[in-house]
Amino acid sequence: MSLIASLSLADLAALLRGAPRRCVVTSHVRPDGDAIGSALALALALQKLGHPVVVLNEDGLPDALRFLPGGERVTRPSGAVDADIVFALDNATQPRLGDGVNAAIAGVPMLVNVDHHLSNTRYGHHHYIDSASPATGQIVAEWLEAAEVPLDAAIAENLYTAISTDTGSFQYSNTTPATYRWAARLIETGLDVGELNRKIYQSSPLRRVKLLGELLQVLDISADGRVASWFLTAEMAGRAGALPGDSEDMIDHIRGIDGVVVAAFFEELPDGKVRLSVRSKDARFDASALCGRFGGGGHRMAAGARLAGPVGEARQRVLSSIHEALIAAIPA
Ligand SMILES: [Mn+2]
Repeated sequence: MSLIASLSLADLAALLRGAPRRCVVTSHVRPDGDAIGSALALALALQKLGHPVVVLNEDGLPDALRFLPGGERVTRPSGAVDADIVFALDNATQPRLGDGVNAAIAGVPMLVNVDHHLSNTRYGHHHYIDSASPATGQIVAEWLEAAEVPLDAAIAENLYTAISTDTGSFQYSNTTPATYRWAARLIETGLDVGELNRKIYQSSPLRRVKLLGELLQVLDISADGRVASWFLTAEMAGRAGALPGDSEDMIDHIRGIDGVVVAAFFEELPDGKVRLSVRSKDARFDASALCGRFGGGGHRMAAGARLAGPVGEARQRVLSSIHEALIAAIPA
């Protein structure tokens, strides 16, 4: 393998085909379908090739992803892990792995960063970043192909979930012909695509719909209908009986409004900070750059940041910044 930090797909494949190594596979805090799906697919492949593997996530496996094959392998960090190599997937900055995970892997001699976030900081000893890829799951699919690891139904179900969720079910503009070709190859392993989509998209707990009711009460439309935002306080979450993670993807409801160009979601966190999510529907408005002003990042069309509270003040600061950037990027 080359000594340069930036790896090729062939370098990545060589890491899988080499002598057994004790591996850790990890991904970002508050994991989504791409974070968990790509981590489990890689873990299942590593195991097939004879590498002992541990899957770590700071926040563990979300309830909504319990159906994924191998999901029981996802563990929360508890103390240092003894391993030879860490694969960090779908994770733009090292702190976003979480404090527990970073403590657990601190003594591991090699960290390999594989991701598709535009804002990836190239942390780790080696990295492979493809910001044109719509999902880390698609990168893992290409990686396993390069390593000649045969796809099986368990790996395919994880990769399909990763790719489907990060492309908004093959809707977003990052979806390419290659994405559909991968979907076809994954389905060809015998996936029941109707059943799998039901598990991914039609298994929402009732409390999520109640949470939507709370959010609708505070829906705010500004900039002549081009900006939609709402916020969630701990009190509102309590009324809905919502659990951490239930707010995931709620922003899609306001992004979906006709005429809206930018959607923003502000969520009060237990530590008093505010989690900001931003979605853009026009590539001229760069959500990643906007969130970068507040110490965050992500993709051009989908990004996030963490701000100091309280929610009301964070909202004012961010919305005025969005209005300013929107007028500059897309004059009305
Ligand atoms: Mn992703």
